[in-house]
Amino acid sequence: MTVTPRVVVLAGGVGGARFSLGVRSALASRGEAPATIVVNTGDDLWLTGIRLQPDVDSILYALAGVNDTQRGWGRTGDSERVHHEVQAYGAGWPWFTLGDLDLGTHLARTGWLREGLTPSQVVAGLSRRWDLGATLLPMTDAEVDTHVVVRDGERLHFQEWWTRHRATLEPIAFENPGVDAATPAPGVVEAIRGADVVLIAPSNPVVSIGPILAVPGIREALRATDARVVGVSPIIGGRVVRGMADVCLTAIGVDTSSSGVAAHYGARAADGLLDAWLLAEEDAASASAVEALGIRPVVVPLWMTDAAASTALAEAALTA
Ligand code: FO1
Repeated sequence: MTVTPRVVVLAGGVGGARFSLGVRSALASRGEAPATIVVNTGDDLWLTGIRLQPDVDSILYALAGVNDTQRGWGRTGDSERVHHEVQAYGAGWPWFTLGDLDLGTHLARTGWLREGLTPSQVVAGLSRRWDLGATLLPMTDAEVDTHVVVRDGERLHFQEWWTRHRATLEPIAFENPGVDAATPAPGVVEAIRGADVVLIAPSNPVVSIGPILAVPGIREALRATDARVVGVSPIIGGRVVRGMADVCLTAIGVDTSSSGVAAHYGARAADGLLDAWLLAEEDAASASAVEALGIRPVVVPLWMTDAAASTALAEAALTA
């Protein structure tokens, strides 16, 4: 009997969505069981009375094949009629566009939440519509939206800092109020503990992976699992691939380098998380620094320029 490995991915944002597509395709081509993807919900927010889950939706839409690949968020071919109506009333955020098709998702989600479903039941409900080829789990059912404390002491919701101010206000702290009392969503700890491989996607280590690891019980499950824990560097050639992750890394005192992020996650043998770390060919010189941390470095092409490249990267992570 062939035993197919159980694969768990920790993910958020565009990097997480692209990597999840690669993992799905790599597992399908090996004839193996679909992955469980644990998604960051720190980006979530309430806006004009509706609940948004940007990272859940990015990964949901990408796996469903309906994501806007140009913008990196929302639905392809969407219109903005409702958004303009909301703006005409002076409601909502002018700098945060909700597409009409996207709003359908938010309304379904909010309706179910108001009827008493938990966020993980809602994610399952949204997932049922599509043939995703993966199971999505929110990291927690608690509302632990990320807040950013900036230099002048002001505290902003992550989306205001990221989308409105484009991360230009110097952050001094990222916080997830309530996270200390949060618990992992049903199935998260079980999936990690029962996995053969856990992959940490090349998502923003601070605001995408950070909130997942901050949920009490998740880091402990990663430390306790017999699975290999393999991370993929979000840094290529000493630079962040996309987004403004360098600002986030600097704020928490982590060097914007492949070995810097590896050190941030740490080696399993030294109270950290990683068994292996995939770093870019451009950063091959950092391999020895990663090895010195007690993490096995694996140098591979990291650019997820197309589906084939994302699949090859996921394949490399699965076999690392
Ligand atoms: N990002 C933007 O840069 N501008 C927007 O107007 C915007 C709207 C938006 C609506 C729904 C959604 O799920 C995501 C949206 N995003 C938008 C992306 C989002 O702000 C962030 O890029 C992610 O949260 C970071 O992972």
